[in-house]
Amino acid sequence: MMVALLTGLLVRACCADNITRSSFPEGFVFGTASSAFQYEGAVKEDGKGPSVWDKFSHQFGKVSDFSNADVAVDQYHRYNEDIQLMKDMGMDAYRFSIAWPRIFPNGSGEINQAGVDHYNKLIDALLAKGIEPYVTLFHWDLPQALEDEYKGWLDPRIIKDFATYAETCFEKFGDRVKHWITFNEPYTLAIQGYDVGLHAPGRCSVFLRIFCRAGNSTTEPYIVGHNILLSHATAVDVYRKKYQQKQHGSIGLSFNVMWFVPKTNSTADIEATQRAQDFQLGWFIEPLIFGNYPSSMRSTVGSRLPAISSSESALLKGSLDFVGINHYTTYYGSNDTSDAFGRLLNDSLSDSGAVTLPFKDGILDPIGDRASSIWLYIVPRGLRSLMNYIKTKYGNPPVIITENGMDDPNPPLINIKDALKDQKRIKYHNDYLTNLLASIKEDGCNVKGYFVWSLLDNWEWAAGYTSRFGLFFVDYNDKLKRYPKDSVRWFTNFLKSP
Ligand code: PSG
Repeated sequence: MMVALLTGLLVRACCADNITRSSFPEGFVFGTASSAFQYEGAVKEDGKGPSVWDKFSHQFGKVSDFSNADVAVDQYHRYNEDIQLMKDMGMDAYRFSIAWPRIFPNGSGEINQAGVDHYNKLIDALLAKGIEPYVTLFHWDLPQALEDEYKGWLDPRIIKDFATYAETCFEKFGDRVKHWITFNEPYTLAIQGYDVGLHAPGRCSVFLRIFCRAGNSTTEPYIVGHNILLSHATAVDVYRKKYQQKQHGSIGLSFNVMWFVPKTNSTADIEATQRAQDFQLGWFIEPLIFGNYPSSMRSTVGSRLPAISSSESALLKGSLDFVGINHYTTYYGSNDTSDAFGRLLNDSLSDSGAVTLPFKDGILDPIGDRASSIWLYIVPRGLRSLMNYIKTKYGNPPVIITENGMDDPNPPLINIKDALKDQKRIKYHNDYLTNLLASIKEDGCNVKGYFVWSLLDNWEWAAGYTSRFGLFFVDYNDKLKRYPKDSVRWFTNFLKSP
């Protein structure tokens, strides 16, 4: 009783002017987000084939806590329990991803019926509780067979295989799934997988980054990006021609977008900040909205950037029903005057000629309070600026915030009891939602929904289990039991108050 009272007080103490669900427009969707590889576990069950992340995570030294996602948070078996948690909070929707290697264990060819059955059960269980499925088709777990056969995203043969996989999902699940996200964060896949090498398949220029066995950081990210864009557009074309009219759904893609503010008001820094955004969001959204890469990219990257032909341009242009945005943080942008090593070597990360950092004058001057991840600084107003940028630059398309959230460190640095007191997370969501609301109500931005990353603590890629993004704490030492953090109570209040 005492504890409940105290939490109630703390929850209220956080946030002066209370926002609630009813502050948002009618029909605005609230949900939580996840991905198959980070949640499911059961990596060898029911005929699933291996993915590039299965292989990568089992290589020594790729994951900071030497863990893997063989079990993860076991949602493959516990989805009913987890759906009940969403329901009890009053969530409207759940964003999850389908594991391609469960549907096609070899990437293409024979369909694995047991995989289809699993997602049918998951979708039906969600709908039975009144929770809308938002389905990501690709959240990084490429069937290893396609990596082995033709180097996956580096080869244009992937386009047809992705389209076949996507069509299989439309056909099997589209009677019930009304919101499709083709790709999660093409930028992260291209840069982390093929430039920096910290994500699967772990490729980068060997001489640049000693921990990769093969790759080319100057060209591969752009080739991969190109093939992802064409895969997306081909899948959307199939959806529109054969499924959309009878299934009445919509299809988009989730971009990861940091907001960037110029570090100074010098022209050089302002222009550099724009280039940084061109090379992040522009790289992927402009082909899909305008039919070509941003001109700043074309002029700097030159022949390393694959050209978009006129027939490709026609296919790409307009292939988004909504813009999915994964947003966490804001950095300062400034002109890169160093002309350093990376630039000489045309490393794609440095092609923009901009430096983006969370500090102004050294590490003692951060842009905001930090979460646990070294990259995650809390800057709520950045979300409002980003919404306005998209509105102005891209013609106010429908936007869904497909991820927003922050992480805490993992015990033993903090014990369970303390981990459940996540006032910082409550404030994070309150402040980001307050800014999102202002962008809608005061600025007229066309935002339709908001998904928290994440429902549960889960397996955070190269950070393994060390980073906890959940509204629910997962006890990895005791049968993966789920415990509500205070933020669960906050969201329940937020969603259920009149
Ligand atoms: C990548 C880059 C940024 C944020 C998140 C991601 N960034 O630079 O601001 S990855 C993204 C992903 C999901 C992760 C989650 C938290 O889609 O799988 O678990 O964010 O890192």
